[in-house]
Amino acid sequence: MLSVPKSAKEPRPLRSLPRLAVLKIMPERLLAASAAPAQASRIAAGGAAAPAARAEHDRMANAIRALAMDAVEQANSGHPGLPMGAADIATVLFTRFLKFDPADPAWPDRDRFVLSAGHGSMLLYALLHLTGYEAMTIDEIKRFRQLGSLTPGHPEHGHTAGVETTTGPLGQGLANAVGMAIAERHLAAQFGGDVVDHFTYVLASDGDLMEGISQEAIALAGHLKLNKLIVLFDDNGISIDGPLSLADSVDQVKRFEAAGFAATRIDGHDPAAIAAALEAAKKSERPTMIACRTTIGFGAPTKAGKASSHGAALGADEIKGARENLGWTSPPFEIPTAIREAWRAAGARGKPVRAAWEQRLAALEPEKRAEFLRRVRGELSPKLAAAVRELKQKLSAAPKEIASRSASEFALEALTLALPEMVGGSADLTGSNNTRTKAMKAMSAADYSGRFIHYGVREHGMAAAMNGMALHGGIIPYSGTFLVFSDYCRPAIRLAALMGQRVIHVMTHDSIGLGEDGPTHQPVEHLAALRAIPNLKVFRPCDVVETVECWELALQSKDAPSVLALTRQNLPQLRQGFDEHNRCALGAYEIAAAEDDAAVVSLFASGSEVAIAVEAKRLLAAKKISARVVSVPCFELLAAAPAAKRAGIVGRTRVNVAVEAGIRQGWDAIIGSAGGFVGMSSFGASGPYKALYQHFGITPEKVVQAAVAALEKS
Ligand SMILES: Cc1ncc(C[n+]2csc(CCOP(=O)(O)OP(=O)(O)O)c2C)c(N)n1
Repeated sequence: MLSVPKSAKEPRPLRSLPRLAVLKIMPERLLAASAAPAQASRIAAGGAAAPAARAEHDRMANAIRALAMDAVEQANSGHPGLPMGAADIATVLFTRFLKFDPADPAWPDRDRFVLSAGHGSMLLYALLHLTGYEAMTIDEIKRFRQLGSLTPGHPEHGHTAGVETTTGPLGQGLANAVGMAIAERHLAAQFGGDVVDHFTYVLASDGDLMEGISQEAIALAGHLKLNKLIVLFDDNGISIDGPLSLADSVDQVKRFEAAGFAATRIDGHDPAAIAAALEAAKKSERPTMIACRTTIGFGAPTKAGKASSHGAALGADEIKGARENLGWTSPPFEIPTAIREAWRAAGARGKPVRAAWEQRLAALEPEKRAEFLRRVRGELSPKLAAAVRELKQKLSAAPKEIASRSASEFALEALTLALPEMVGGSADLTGSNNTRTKAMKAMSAADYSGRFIHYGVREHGMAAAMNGMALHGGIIPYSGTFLVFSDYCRPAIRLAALMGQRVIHVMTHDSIGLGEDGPTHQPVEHLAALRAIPNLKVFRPCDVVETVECWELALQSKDAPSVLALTRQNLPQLRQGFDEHNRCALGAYEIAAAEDDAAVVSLFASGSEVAIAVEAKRLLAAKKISARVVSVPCFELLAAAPAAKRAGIVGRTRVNVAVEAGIRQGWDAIIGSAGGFVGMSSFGASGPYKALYQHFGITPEKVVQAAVAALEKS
C-alpha cells in the first residue's frame, strides 16, 4: 500500500513520482468488482452512511476521474489533476457524510461543501452530475468551459446550482468556509439546533494553504473553536511550477494544530482512512484539518504525481493509459448504469433527512419560524423603514455636527435593533470604526450568539469570512477597517461583487482628513479603485442624514456589496428639515440650489467635501456667479439612474467643477473632461487635517478659482 507517515512528526516522502505499484493492481481489483448494491439501504439520518465495498468505491471514484479527464480533453483546457487526485476523498464525503439533497440545492441546513481549489472545478461538476443535480446534465459536462455553460472554468456561485461560493483565487474559499461555519454556529445559537445544525467542509490545495489569507482564516477559526468546520487538505505536494519543495516546506499539520485545530495526516486514497478521519472530525471539539496525501492526476500513466497533470488536457495516449490503469472501459462521457445508480442513491440519501428537517421547522413556534425564513430569504423587516424614518426625524429636530463614522454609529444603534441579522465587526479598530453598538455582545467560542466579531488584525480574512456568512444566508455581515486598508480586503470585495452578495464594509478615515497618521493611512486612490469594481456600491455620505440614508441603501442592496467611506473629522449637518424620501437613492441630488434660474456653475462633491462646495457656492454668489451644489454620495447609483433623471441631476450649466479629497479618476463621467477638479494628485502628508486641506489646496477658495478659470475658458 501507500507509504503514508503515521504522525505529523515524520518527514514527508518524495511524492513527485506516480505510484505505479498502486496503479498496477487497480484493474485486478476492478475485475473483482460486483455490481453496485443498492445504496438506498445505506441511508442513515444523522450518521454516516455505510461504506461501499472497496471495489465499488473505486468504480465510483473512477467515474469522477473519467468525467474530469474527458471534459478537460474535450475543452482542451482545464485542470484534470486535482479531480483525479481528490476523487477518493470526494467519493467518501459525498456518498457517506455530506448532508445534501440535489432536489433542493438551497436547503438551509445542508452541509456546505466548498471547493477552495476552484481550478479543480471538474471535481465539483462531476459530483453534481453524478449525484443528480437536475441542471447538471452530461451535456453541460461536455460543454465544460464553453460560453454560457453551467460548467465555467472555475465554479461560479449563482450561476450553477450546488456551487456554494465562487472559487478560483486561491485561499478565498477556505476563508469563505470559515464565515459559513461562523454563520452556522451563530444561527444555531439564535434559532436552535433543530433547524441549524450542519457541517462545513472545504477542500483546500497546497496553493490555498500557501496564500496568506489562509493564515488569517484558520487562526480565526481556531480561535472561535469552529468545531463544525472540516478542512480536507489535498496534500499532493505538487503545484504549477513543480514539486512543492521548490517553494514551501511548512508542516501543515503542525501549522493547523498551532492555530487550534485538530489535525491529522492520512492516505487520501484509502476510503476507510478518509471515513475514519471524518468520523473523528465530526466529534471533535475543535475545527479539524485532515491532510489527505494524494497523487495528483491519479491513474495517469506518465503524468500522475507530476505538475504536468495539473492544468492541461492529458492527451489521447495518456487518457488511454489512464483508462487501462483505472480499469475504466466506458467511452468518454458514459457512466455504466450500475455506477450511475450507486451515485444517484448517494444523492438520494438526503431526501428523508431534509423531510425530517422540514418537520422540525414546521414544529417551530410560528413567530420564530417566520423570522427564520425571513432571514434565510434575505428579506428586510419593515422595522428598517420605521427606524430610518425615526432617525431622520430626530436629526431634523436636533441636528448633529459629527464625523460620519459617528453618524454611522448613531445609525447602527437603531438599525441593528431593527435587523437582528446584522452581524458587525472590526479588524481591531472597533473604537475608530464605531461599528460596535452599546447593546452588542462580542461573539466568542463560549457564546456564538454575540453579534460583534473581533476579527483581529485580519482585513482580508474578515472580508472573505463576511462573504461566507452572506453566502450562508440568514446574516447581513458588516465590518470595520480604515479605507486605506480596503487594499487588504480587495480580492474578497471583488468576489462579493462578482457573486452579488450583500456585505457592507464600513471604512473610516476616508481621506487626508484623518490628519496626523500621514500618507500611509490616507487613502488617495482608493475611492477610484473601489468604484472601478463592477457591482460594488461605494457610498460617501456628506453628513449624518446622508449617512443614515446610505446605510438604508446598503442594507436594501440585496445583490451587491457596499462600502461606506466615512470621515474621522466632524462634518456639519447640511441636510436640515425632514425629508421622508431617501435623497441618496439616485446616487446624487441637488443639495443646494442656485438662488436664481441662472446658475452657470455646478459644483459636485462627495462626503466631507460637500461642505467645501457649499461654502464655495456662497463665495461665488458674492462674486455674482450663480452656482448649484450636487452631492454625489454614490457614483454607481447615479450611473444606474434613468438617463433623464441623471441628466436632470447633473444639469447643463456652463461649467462643472468637482471636489473630492481623492484622485480625479472616475469623475469625468459626471463632470466631463472639460470640468474642473479640486482634489489630490499625490500622496498625502502627516499633519493636522485643517493644515492638510490648506496644503493640498482643497478649500472653498480653490474651488472658486477652478470655477472662475473654467468660466473664463468656456
Ligand atoms: C490567488 C491565486 N494565485 C494564483 C493562482 C493561479 N493558480 C491556480 S492553481 C495554482 C497552484 C496549483 O497548486 P495546488 O494549489 O497545489 O493545486 P494542484 O496542483 O494540486 O491542483 C496557481 C498558482 C490562483 N488561482 N489564485
